[in-house]
Amino acid sequence: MTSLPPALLAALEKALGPGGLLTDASDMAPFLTDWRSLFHGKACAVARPASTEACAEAVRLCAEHNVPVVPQGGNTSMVGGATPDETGHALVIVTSRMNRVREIDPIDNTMVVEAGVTLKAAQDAATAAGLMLPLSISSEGSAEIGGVLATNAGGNNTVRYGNARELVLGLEAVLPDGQVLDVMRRLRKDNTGYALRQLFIGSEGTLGLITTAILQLQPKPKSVEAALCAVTDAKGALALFSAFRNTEPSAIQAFEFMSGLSMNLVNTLIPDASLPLSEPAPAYVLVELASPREGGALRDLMEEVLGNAFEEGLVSDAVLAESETQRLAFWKLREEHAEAQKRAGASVKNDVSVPLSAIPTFIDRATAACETLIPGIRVAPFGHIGDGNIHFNLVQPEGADGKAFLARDHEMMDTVANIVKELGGSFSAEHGVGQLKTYMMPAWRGGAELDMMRRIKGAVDPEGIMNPGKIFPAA
Ligand code: 2HG
Ligand code: ZN
Repeated sequence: MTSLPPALLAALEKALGPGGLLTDASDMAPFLTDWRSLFHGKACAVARPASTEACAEAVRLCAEHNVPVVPQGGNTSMVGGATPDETGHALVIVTSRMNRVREIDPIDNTMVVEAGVTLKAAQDAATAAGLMLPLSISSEGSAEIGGVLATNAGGNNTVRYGNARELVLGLEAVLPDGQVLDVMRRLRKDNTGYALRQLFIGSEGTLGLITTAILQLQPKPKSVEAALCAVTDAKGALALFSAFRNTEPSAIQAFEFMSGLSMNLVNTLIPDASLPLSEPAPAYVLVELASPREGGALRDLMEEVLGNAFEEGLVSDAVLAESETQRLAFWKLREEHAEAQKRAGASVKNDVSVPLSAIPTFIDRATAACETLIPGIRVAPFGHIGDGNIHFNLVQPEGADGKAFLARDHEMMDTVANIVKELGGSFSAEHGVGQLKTYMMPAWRGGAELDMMRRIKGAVDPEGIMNPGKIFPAA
């Protein structure tokens, strides 16, 4: 049963309408645990507003009664960013029912999309209109636009189009007092004071709840070429990246790295995934080229660069996708790494970035350090190497106790993070801080940087009701 006072319960039910408020424990359960099952929270209720107005009224009521609010989209956070704490005081507000693509404009090249539209549905709507939403992440089937923006998601096409931040022209968000901030302008140029929309991108729901956005679209590619390549290691992968970049930088749509160990987990643990190369390799690259022009130019480019790389010994084998089905099969081999690692047991994720030039040194040093720390550990890096973003994931030794492994997560994270720091990198390149990594903030963002973040938080949310316990370490 809910701990909500009867008057607030009645007011929330009225604001949210039929089916808009869940108070039954079994109905609430899916919203109280994160995708990785690392965090198990409690809530006074789960709200599912179907409109900005209903959402704003729910937040206003929470502010009035000093009830914390935890915004949640598709619940795909890797860092517990959308899971409430264990007190049971918070109201979880789930955006899934605000799920309309309101408008697509082919001249402005924009889409107006509500927070609860899944990224995949938004991509499909853009494609159906002859355009492209250039944002793609492994969880796009469930991740929703609000969460994608609140975490400034990156993913597979960042190398060409930037992070979520770069795609947002306009935004609507409910502020912690229930006011609606409407900066829904679809302007390429607008220098009228602070770009407030950008405050919410990457703020992980700590400043407000995103309800609607205007996103910048791109022309739909008319030719696409994808190749899966066997390389020796990250150094070889980077040399291949340079070869493409130095030949035709504007054609690179994605450039993804996968270690042999991580690919092997996909190959063995994911049904329907099968490696199209004749032999397993120490590492792989999935490269995709795309152009809004028709014709065979990209095929020629792919064959030219891979042919040279083969001669130089950078690539030992490569398969070019001969059909859309095969291209999607290559992407399955890339997108299932998180799922395969989940199936392999407990894992610790280090979603780091370093300058491109430092990636080989980083992987070598971090691998050696982790193998010394926990003998038998399975070091399974993969990720967006063209952006310097490696998911340096550590999977428990085979047959080991998962709980005991996870109990040492800070040791592993700190071992990796110390090397990342020495190399001038960041401890989180795309998954954010959430509640999992708040403890790292003082060491990484301390001094004026964290102080300014706290002052912004205090100015926008003086009562601290929005997504408490996320980003900021306990004072
Ligand atoms: C990806 O790139 C996601 O597939 C998930 O960011 C990465 O499991 C992970 O660490
Ligand atoms: Zn990623």
